Amino acid sequence: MTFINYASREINCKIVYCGPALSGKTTNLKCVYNKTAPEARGKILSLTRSPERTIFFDFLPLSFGKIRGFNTRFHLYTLPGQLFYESGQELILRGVDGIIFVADSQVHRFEANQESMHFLHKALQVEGLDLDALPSVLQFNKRDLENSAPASELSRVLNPLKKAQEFEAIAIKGIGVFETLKAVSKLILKELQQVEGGEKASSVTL
Ligand SMILES: Nc1nc2c(ncn2[C@@H]2O[C@H](COP(=O)(O)OP(=O)(O)OP(=O)(O)O)[C@@H](O)[C@H]2O)c(=O)[nH]1
Ligand SMILES: [Mg+2]
Repeated sequence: MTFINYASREINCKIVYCGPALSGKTTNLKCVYNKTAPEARGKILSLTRSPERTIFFDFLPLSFGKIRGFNTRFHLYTLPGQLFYESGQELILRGVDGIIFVADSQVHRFEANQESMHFLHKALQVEGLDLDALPSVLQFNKRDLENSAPASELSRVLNPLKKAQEFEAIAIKGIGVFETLKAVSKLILKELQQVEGGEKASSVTL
């Protein structure tokens, strides 16, 4: 839930990267960090076991600048694929404003993508949230690999209602990373306008 603080004139939004283990969530975050001006980003915090395995989460605060006089920040988290079967996921998803689902395009990760999507739906339900009602986008990552499934196949299975925008990406080369982030940010800011309009006044914290 977007946190709007009128006293300090701040807006804080939480975006969580989800998806199966090793799909490229941390790589997305590192790319955003590397390509963001130092004054607009905070420190990247990673709790990892080895360079490739996030244990609990990665975190990166980003300053978006001012929106109608409010300092707006996006707090980016990654939800490690392996944690998906444990209770920590709910903690990271709590209060989420937007979801980026990073799918691994490789054919042999097809079921892992599906399973991860299934668990995401369930974990959000625990928090009283519905993925189809949240600002969310899909990223088909690792398009550089020869054993990639066609994007249309991934879309059919992971986005059956075609509600979420889809982006093809090669996160290790930075391709598609910002497009994905921008798309979900836009959706969140659109929701915020509705908050301002009073339609969702209950989610505004005074
Ligand atoms: N070929 C290729 N490899 C990628 C791409 N994106 C990420 N990788 C590699 O995939 C591996 C896993 O990437 P991570 O970003 O650590 O994956 P993750 O989703 O954070 O994994 P967990 O933290 O275990 O959930 C690393 O070796 C990355 O370099 C890509 O677009 N193409
Ligand atoms: Mg990771």
